[in-house]
Amino acid sequence: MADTTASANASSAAHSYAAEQLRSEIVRHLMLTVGAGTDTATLTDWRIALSHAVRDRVTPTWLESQRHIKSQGNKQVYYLSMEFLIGRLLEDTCINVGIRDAAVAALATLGVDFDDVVRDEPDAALGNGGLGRLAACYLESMSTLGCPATGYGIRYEHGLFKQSFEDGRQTELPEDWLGHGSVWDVERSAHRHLIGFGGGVEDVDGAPVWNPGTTIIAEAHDIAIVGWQGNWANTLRLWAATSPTVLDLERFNRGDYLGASEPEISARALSRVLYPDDSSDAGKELRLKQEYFFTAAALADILGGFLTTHDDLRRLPESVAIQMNDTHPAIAGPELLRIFVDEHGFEFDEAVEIVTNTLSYTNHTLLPEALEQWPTELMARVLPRHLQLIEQLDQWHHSQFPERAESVGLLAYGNVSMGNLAFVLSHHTNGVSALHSELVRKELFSELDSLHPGRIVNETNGIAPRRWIKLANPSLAELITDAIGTGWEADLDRLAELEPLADDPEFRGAFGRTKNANKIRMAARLSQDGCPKLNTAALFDVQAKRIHEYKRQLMNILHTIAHWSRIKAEPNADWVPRVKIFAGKSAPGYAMAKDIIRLINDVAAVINDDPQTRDLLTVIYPPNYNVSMAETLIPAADLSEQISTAGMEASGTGNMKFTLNGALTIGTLDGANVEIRERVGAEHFFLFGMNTAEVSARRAEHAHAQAAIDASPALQSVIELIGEGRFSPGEPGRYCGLLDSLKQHDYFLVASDFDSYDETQSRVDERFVHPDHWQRDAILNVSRSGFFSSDRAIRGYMSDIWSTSSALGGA
Ligand code: 26Q
Repeated sequence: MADTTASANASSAAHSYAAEQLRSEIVRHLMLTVGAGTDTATLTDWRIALSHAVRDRVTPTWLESQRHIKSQGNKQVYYLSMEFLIGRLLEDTCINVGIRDAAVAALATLGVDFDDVVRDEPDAALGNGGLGRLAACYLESMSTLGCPATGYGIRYEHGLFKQSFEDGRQTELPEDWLGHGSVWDVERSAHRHLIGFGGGVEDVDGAPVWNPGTTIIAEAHDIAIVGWQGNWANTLRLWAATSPTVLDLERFNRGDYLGASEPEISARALSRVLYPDDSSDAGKELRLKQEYFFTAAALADILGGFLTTHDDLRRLPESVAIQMNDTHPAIAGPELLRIFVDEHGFEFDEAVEIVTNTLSYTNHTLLPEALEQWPTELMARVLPRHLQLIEQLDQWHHSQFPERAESVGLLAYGNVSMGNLAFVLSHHTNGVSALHSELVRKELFSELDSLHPGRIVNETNGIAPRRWIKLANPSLAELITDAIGTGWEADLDRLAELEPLADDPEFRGAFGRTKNANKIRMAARLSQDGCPKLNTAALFDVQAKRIHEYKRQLMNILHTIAHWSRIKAEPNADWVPRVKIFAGKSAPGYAMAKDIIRLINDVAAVINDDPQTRDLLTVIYPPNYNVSMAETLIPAADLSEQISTAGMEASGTGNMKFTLNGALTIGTLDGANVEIRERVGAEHFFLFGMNTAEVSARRAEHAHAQAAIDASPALQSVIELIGEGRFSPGEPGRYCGLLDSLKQHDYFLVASDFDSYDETQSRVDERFVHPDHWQRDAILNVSRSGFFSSDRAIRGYMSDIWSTSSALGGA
């Protein structure tokens, strides 16, 4: 007993010492870096001061990690991604370096609230959704595992647009995360590369020479990404575009002041703004230029580094693994060929072999409209030499496989197929869930798979437990630690130790209380933004993700209407109170998704205003879903909606976040849902709807949409209500287009799956009325989902694809 008290005292003394230390560092930065006094500092001043103090704790590890790689010559991973959806960094970094408690205490002594400070940080929204967030989780895991790696991307001045609603309609406003400058990024003026565009290819003594028409400077900005417990930090290097001509003096002198800045303005356009489409290939010239800009800068950096310590480029694959996050950086293949052939005099065949052994490619989608195709005419204008090399590669590939089918070519119908290009120049291509990889093998790349057997592998996605449990859900994290001790944060399979506690009434009670606390926290945060008051005893049913027809938010809102009608028809029945929560953005040009958003808001307005159902059903749609909103919504969910048409969601990662935060899933057999269900057990997962085979069969049936509607009285009355303007008073035609598409085509099979979804939702209610059963299921979901850690995913990439090992002993 005495011992425990002594060690508790020692530990609290250590805590207060750590807090005092940090306090003086914060005050010093407040004065010397920010230039403010403790009496005058604004919240943002405090935030910047704390961030600098925290950054100081990371920098020594960061430098040490770089030094280690240099001295040991470890093989390095380079993760090329057009998007890194980081969110906020302050609290995550505090947690990873183990100073969160000290920071809370230090600020408290200064009369400042840690949570307020953390929430002052703007999200770095340098991505659209799943693919970008995956890249951010993977960077953190690579640091946690001590996998030497660098992330390469673009330092967009403006990240994903801010969403607001006007009369229920989505409007987009520019986002400005750099408004107060960035605390985390370090400009590396020594690391600049000149990137060429356009121009022509000349024949000099039989050798092609590319003379670009314009050049743009890529300037490096580095962010340290520190892993769990601060043992290792990797670099995220983001490229900013500037012009070699700061000012066109000749134009200036002529009095053309605007024109004088033109070179700078057009150069900067390359890193000005993130394209907000996450599923349609916009085919825009600027997008192609952005892709080449960051990819070429990354490769110049990588090869420059390699050649300072090596002199034989043939050995590149021994030291360098380059991962292409989707096809967005797929121009890396031709660019490397160009460097090998044109700049280092390699034979084409040998160059192809080395390049292929260096590159690997992750596919994230099967949707045909999202598969990148660049018109050859555009490619000829922007990257003339690269187009020649792609043509040469296509002939080379054809000569290797004379029997190859038309569809595997790199050039077809006047386009370059970036998927086939990425596949051909990679030693491995991977899908992101078991089902998706199967479809990649059988459908998307079936011919290429038979020509290159073994090239396709699966690496099921994962999420970072530090951010998605420890940061987002501190009360659950504490409950887990109390039950099984520390260490699970970097060894998530240990959650299995919770399994016996699913039958422990006391633990179930405590688990239920953390969920409740999270619901109250979420309701409080949303009410600050003007959302209606929420009944936190209700079932919180959440669908948070990009708005897309294949994700079927439409089915969810149609079901909401059906449920509302039933309550109204039988107001005194034993209804389970529900809060339906929708969150997510639509691509600005995606008309159908925007109609769905408007419908959800219209329905919410009517339902929330209905006194007869007010206590039983609420629909909310908080605007501007982003990483930090996800951190509050996900831990508060009872039910996770993963309801995409089977075969269309490559993996999903939100599904994993909800499961690990103790929500049960209502879902289809799609993406990683399949693996989640296998692991948590079919009886703890609300499965509904058709599988991939049934989806294909149904699509082939004549007039399937009308047949499905005819068979569903519930759906018929919902369609009627919308069609007669129940939710668009004065404008009954508002949803004509949407309803016509549902009745006539229903490509996403909303009508066909509706009844199955509806019935399954009733089973959800039946389960929810028994809190004991529900909590048991939820605990089993948590305890059986350790597999979905991004650490496991990265270990998979390291052993199956990159052939790299940890630089930290043991990991
Ligand atoms: C392409 C060309 C032009 C403009 C934009 C794009 C573009 C941009 C982003 C195409 C696709 C994306 C993003 C795709 C994405 O986020 N895919 C998701 O990746 C997740 C991580 O693997 C999966 O879990 C999701 O299933 C998948 O939809």
